[in-house]
Amino acid sequence: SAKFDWEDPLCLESLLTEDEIAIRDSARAFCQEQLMPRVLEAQRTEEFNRDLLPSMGALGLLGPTIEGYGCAGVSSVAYGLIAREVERVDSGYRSTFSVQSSLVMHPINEYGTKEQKDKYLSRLAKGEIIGCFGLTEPNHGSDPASMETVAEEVDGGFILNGAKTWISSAPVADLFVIWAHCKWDNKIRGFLLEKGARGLSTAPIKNKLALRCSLTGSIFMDNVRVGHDALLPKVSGLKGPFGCLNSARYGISWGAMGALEDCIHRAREYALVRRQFGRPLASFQLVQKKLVDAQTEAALGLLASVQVGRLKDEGKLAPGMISMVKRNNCGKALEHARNVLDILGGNACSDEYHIGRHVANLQVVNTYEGTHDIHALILGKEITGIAAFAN
Ligand code: TGC
Ligand code: FAD
Repeated sequence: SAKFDWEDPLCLESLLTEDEIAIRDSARAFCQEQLMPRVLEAQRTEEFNRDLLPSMGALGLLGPTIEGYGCAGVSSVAYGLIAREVERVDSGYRSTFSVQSSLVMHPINEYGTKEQKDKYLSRLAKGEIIGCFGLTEPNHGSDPASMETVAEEVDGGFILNGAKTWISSAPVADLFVIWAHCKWDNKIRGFLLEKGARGLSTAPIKNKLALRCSLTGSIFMDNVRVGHDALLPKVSGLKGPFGCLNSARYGISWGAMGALEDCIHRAREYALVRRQFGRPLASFQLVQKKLVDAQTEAALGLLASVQVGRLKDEGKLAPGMISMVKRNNCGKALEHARNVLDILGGNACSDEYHIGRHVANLQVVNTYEGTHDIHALILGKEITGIAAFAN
């Protein structure tokens, strides 16, 4: 009979191709060798690591599912495996990766013109330029349909007015994917704004309690004038931003499991070494149960994400599937990371033990890209046919 491998209890490995295993291994080596050694400093100082995206780009990790433009053209499962390795180090690094890949490169690739793709995609893939995605506004988060940002058509292009907030990478972004209500037909469309445009400004949101390794900021648009070539022409309506979120939310379902796995590994090591009452903590039943509950959820969550990834590549994906894995994996990661944090006792309070940082991050991961409860309502609508959030 087969041996039980506690680190891969349900043999996820058997569901991966050789290429996916190779991508996972090179992403893991990069993350552990280059990101892990600097994570504490980044956490303490909130300093953004400017070579993060170029170094990911050099390895082919950015926009990895896109064909052409120097992108790797790999499977959605490979994309998920990368997100898991990055978030094993820190959710903020994974955020930077997700935004660039799913929220900036994806809409340009799916909704953009050939000229827009030629202009931006290979530079984004190399990490030469940084993108951000502005959907959330000060007055509208869970309900983006009510957004106040507007675009008006004028001679030679458009004028945009409005504000976005809690936008990952905004303070350092060269390229802004901005979603706005178009005055001429009241439909939501995406626009590509470049740093330096007159009337476009950002402000960093400092002193965050979590996601300190990624930058977050507000965006202000005061009569920003752009040409017709700034419009993403191939989509209108909320399905534009939601199409990007499908891809990013799917990646987060893998990433959250990576963060939880890191917590489990660290708590297990600690429990094996730390002794109380003359025995290792790992010998106590209550401690074992915490590790077992957490590892069970990580193993189940990863299998669900592989399945959703395969269906995505086969064109058999329904967005409700993504809500299910995003919601479940983020919720379980937060709950069980918090539970295994107890194993550290007083050392839980020290950032050098890392689990507390993951717990704080996972609160945000459980919130952005649709909160845990909003995904419950999306699934509630799928199950009952009734939209609980509709007016
Ligand atoms: P609703 O009426 O349900 O739908 C409006 C239109 O959108 C279509 N649609 C989708 N299309 C593709 N994929 C999906 N997942 C879709 N969901 C909806 C839908 O078919 C419809 O199309 P049409 O053609 O009929 O117009 O919209 P609603 O306004 O009632 O939506 C409610 C709700 C709750 C589902 C939605 O607003 C929601 O998901 N809210 C959460 C907001 C959110 O996720 N924000 C994320 C901001 S970005 C972010 O957090 C990035 S963090 C990144 C990082 O740092 O990692
Ligand atoms: P609200 O919508 O005000 O919700 C507050 C609470 O009310 C939540 O618990 C919610 O579940 C609940 N609630 C709301 N409506 C209902 C309802 N109908 N029924 C029951 N409960 C409800 N956004 C971007 O566009 N781009 C980004 O790059 C980005 N990055 C982010 C980075 C960070 C660090 C953070 C913290 C956020 C980021 N966001 C980004 C914003 C994020 O997507 C929103 O915070 C999130 O969608 C929730 O919106 P809100 O904060 O306005 O909360």
